Amino acid sequence: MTDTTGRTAGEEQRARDTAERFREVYGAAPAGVWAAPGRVNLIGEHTDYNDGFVMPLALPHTTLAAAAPRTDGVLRVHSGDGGGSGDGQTVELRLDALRPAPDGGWAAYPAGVVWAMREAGLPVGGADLHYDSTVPVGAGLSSSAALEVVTALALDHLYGLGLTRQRLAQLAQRAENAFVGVPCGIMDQTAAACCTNGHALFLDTRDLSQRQIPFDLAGEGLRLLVVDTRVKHELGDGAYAQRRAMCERGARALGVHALRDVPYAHLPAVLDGLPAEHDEPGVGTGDGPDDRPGDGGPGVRAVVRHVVTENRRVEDVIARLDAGEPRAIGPLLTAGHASLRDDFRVSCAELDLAVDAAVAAGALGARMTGGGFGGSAVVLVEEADTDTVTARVTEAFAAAGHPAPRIFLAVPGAGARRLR
Ligand code: GAF
Repeated sequence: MTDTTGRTAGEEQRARDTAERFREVYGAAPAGVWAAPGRVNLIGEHTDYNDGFVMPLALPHTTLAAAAPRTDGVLRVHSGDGGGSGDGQTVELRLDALRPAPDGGWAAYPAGVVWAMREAGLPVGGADLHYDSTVPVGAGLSSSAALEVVTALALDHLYGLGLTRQRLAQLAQRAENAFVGVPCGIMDQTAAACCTNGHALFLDTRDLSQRQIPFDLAGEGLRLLVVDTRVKHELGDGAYAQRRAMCERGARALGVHALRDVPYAHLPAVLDGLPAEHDEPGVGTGDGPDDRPGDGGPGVRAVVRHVVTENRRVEDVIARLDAGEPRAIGPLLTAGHASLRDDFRVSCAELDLAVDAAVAAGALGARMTGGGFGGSAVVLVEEADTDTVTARVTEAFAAAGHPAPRIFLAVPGAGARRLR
């Protein structure tokens, strides 16, 4: 349940509890409590590092940060165990000793945000931070971006920076790219920072222009389900970087700045014109276990086809929503899944099963969401079919011997905000 500000039921209490826990950990009251949400992406996958289009919406699941400034150049971070990213330990770091730290654990995310702000010349000093999160970790629902963005917003307020939401998202992305070492695009951080209640967010990742698209499924008798397969997904394992490297190679081969620049209408001719060597499984960046030559990753032709058709699907989804035909987006979602499975090769058996079982049970459409290799799927269903589809997907997982998926409703929530 959300009220008109996007505040979820129980959030007041969580904010009070988080402030109280801060006091227990640090011995003084926080200056405030902030929240940032997880997200699902409705359509537009692996397009954000190709200057393309994305369309995420915020989940009601949030990461809360209680925070207070410090004057001694020290950053302390602590996380509860409320489904969060920490382990109950307080991590203490000196700001002047912050260095990019792959494998720096969960504390690298907030530390990276402080580092990115200082790198940008912003007057950010020390802070004490305590986190509590309900965003599932490793489920492809952007728990990392929620952690980064809530940190950025808290610091923005603590130090009176007055940054825009998009700037906060960019600093959070910079932290993840350069400090944590994950080459993600800008979608997840922008979703956490900029989504609004009752809307999906259309983002053009080239010029960062945005449009809030009304997405009132309940009013239309529809539901969007999230199926968390419980297959842990990691972006930093090389396969994501390999896909990104193949896209960049495709852009170079085609002489364009980014795959966004390949017009959909020219796609058949563009694909025909690529030499056969571009069907070869991808050679990656060489720094991950999954990106060796011949590892079965997609070739250039396949990644080009995915990115160009996926951008088109985003435009088609918007056109159908604008036309008041939300049911008509279902087949576009399912087509997007096929493209991610067959061309981009970022799905897995459990995601495919979730999508196939949902569609076979009468869902209007379904697709994996987020980076892939595990994580979650989204399923568009008629309200009346929600229980049947949920049961069929659960049964299909049991029959295949997979652990039971976690299935819940995605109600478009608000982006990052101050709670107290
Ligand atoms: C992950 C990344 F963090 C995003 O930037 C995006 O590339 C997504 O995978 C795939 O669309 O969530």
